[in-house]
Amino acid sequence: MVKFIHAADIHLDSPLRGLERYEGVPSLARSATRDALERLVELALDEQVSFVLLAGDLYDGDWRDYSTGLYFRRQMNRLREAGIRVFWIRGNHDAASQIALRLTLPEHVRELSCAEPETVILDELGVALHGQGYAQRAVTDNLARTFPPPIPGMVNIGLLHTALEGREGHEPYAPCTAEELVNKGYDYWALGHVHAREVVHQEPWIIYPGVLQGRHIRETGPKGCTLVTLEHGRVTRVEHRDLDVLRWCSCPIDCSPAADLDGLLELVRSSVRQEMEAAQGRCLGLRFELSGQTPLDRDLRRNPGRLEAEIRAAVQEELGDGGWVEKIKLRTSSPQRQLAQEFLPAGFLQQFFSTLDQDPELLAAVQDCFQEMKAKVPGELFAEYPELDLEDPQAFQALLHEARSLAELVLSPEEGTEDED
Ligand SMILES: [Mn+2]
Repeated sequence: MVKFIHAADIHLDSPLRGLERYEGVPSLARSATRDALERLVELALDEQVSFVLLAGDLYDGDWRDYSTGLYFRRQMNRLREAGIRVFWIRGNHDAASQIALRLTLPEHVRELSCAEPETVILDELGVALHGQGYAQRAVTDNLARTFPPPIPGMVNIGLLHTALEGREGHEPYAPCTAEELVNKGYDYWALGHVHAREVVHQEPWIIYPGVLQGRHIRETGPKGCTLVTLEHGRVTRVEHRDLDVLRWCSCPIDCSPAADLDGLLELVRSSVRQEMEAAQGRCLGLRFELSGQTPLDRDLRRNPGRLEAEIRAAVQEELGDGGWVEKIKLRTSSPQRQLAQEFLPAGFLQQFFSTLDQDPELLAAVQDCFQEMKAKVPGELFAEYPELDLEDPQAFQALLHEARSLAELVLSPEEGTEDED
């Protein structure tokens, strides 16, 4: 029996996004990509694998200094002591052209050529490895096409960083089709580049293990590597292993059952408890998306700062130092908002207000309307609101301004902070 690990897209020392803006981010979050790599090394030692494959984007980009390379080397040395070899290729992030600093790697860590497909034969294991890395960041050629035919009598493994036919959110590098890979006659394709786990094909196996550690809120859920077992010259077992130390969670909260703010916070708390259980003690980066029709809608939108602070406080109570709130998105609605949206054509109020700015006659007409309305209202009401002095042009402008922002607030389909990436 021979075991090996297939990992990809480690993006070592990649800064995690969404950490900087808030207090209460655990320090662990800053070393997550390194910690996940350590867990990979531990898995390799525990499972006594024969070799480890890294299918590109080991590094996130050019190193700030040599510490990234030295750190990687130190981890690899732990594998050498156990006789575990490592084979890796460069991807778009760590293409030969992208990384200026170089550090000689020990002999048991072997990089496959960026110039052409290279084959390494591991005679004692009955394994033939074929792979090619990226010389340049943007590889638009079909690299798989020039990979050699399989070596008969061996388990043939292809190592390639590719988007295949194209995957959403990923540059279409080294394009090829799954069919082409199947037809190549190899037993296993160890792919990299796509950050979500995917078993593209079984027997022959074509696999994306996904990123080793999620780096932002779009990389949610368990992350890790693939552990492969070979017996009698064929692949007999393929398992995903979770190695992430920090888990990103997107938590939808339907606010409609909540009668008040406390009720809403209880919904948030129970969602946090669920995620904690699923993540088995890992650190959590949480995003809440509040939706549903609720009478709270108006208060939430008028005072999003308070809402955010209350949610952060509730989460802190549940999680302690075990996580933080990455972002809160407000997508709630109210019966009033729905009514307004149904009855007022999109952009109508906006257009009205901007015309008002430029058209003194329209402005005068509106002012007359208000005067008429004012005449019908008992005078003592106005004594309480001196700012409703409609004859004063400045006061009138201020009122219009307020009306405009209120209208925008009520009509906006969604409020709150938006993604900037
Ligand atoms: Mn990539």
